[in-house]
Amino acid sequence: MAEHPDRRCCLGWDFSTQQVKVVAVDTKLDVIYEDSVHFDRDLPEFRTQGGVHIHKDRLTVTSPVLMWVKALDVILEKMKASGFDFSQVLALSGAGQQHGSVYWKVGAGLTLKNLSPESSLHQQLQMCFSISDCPVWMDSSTSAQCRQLEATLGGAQALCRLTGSRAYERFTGNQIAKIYQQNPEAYSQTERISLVSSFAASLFLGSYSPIDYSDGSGMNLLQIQDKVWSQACLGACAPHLEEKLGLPALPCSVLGAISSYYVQRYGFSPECKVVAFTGDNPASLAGMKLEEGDIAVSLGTSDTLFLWLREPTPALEGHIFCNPVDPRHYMALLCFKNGSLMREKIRDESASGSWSDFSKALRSTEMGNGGNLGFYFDVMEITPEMTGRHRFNIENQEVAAFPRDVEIRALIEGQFMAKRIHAESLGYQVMPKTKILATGGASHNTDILQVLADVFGASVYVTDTANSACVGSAYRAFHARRDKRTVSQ
Ligand code: XUL
Repeated sequence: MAEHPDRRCCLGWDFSTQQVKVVAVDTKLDVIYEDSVHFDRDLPEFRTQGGVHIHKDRLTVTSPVLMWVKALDVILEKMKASGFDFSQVLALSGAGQQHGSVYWKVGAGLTLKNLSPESSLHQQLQMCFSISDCPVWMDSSTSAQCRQLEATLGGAQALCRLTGSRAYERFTGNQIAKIYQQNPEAYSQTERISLVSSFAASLFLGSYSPIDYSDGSGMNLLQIQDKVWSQACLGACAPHLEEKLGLPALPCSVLGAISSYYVQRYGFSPECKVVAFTGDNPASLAGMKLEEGDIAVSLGTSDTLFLWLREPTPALEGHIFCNPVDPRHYMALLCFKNGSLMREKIRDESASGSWSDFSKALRSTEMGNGGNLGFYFDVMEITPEMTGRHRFNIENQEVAAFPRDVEIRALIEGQFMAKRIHAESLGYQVMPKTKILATGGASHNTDILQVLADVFGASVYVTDTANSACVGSAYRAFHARRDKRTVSQ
């Protein structure tokens, strides 16, 4: 099929918590098309809130797997109706919310291979899953399995040296262990377990996609240095797990050509390549074009930080993942629960609810805050697990209160110092070329960003990450096509 040089593109997909999104990026890396399907709004029959079901125990959080399948049908039909020219797609890749898992029933692989272009994916895959409600990253119901895994591996430190993280409730190995313990029949009827990312790639490939090293690092199962499943972790979680997971694959590897289903139903070229999908955070690292030494900080309801690392030192707080772009390197991810809500509370208490007074306080106090330091965790923090407000003066004595301006600087300096200290304990070092990319609500306040720049001694740039996982996936598709990394299936 003739390729029109100016219309050729790669697709980047994002299967996130609340929606499925797609962008088409042309050969100049400009976004030429975008679309989305919002689960609550566009697929109300699944009755999700924010894309999930929160169960009665408040700890179990799941999403219906058929909702994700149907969302793909709907978005492809929307693209077709809008006249999108599928024949120009050179390659596609994508991202998925991290940690969520999909359970394919015995025989599903065969159904995937023999999809008929006459009907939708949703119709054909209805009977293909042994678990209809998939655990997602918001689930925190597996504390017992976490303690079990750490105990088997010789403690939290040993597990985090091996897999990049201590045991976390949302990490997939612990979720699989819970399913095996509570629903052994469904587990034994499962022929393949995918992450959300590799599940989505499988839909395009028409066969099971491997899990890539980067998203695979969010499972408490992968030895992140050697890039192989840890036999000790697998054994601690469930029997016959290795065969259900398949071999993990290099990020950005070309998995094969798109299934003939898409060629016949939508007019994709049979040459269109499917490139391994990865987690949304790794995909965003690619989308924001981070390089070694760079940091991305999302200052939202909670604060998230991710960075590119060469030599990680896994620590009890935070996560180390294999790097999604350069397989010799790593990335770190840190989540802080007390982000914007805490900043808003202190704004209300110490700046009469005004961001402009809050900024004035930052400008009228000095860098270092005269030695006054504070930690503010109104909700139980996860990095570290701790609660309460703790203030220390220059003599390192705990004090009950600070003057208003000092309180405001103590909060912001404290939040950013915690980010730097935790990043450094994971092996991060600020480099002369380090740039910090800030996104999210608080990134619009230049006085807050000045403190961020001062704490890290680096330049801060404001960026919009709304599409970074999608766009990053399209970049990875281009990158992989050039690189020609392939996987034997
Ligand atoms: C990362 C995590 C979340 C999800 C959101 O560890 O749990 O950021 O990836 O989609």
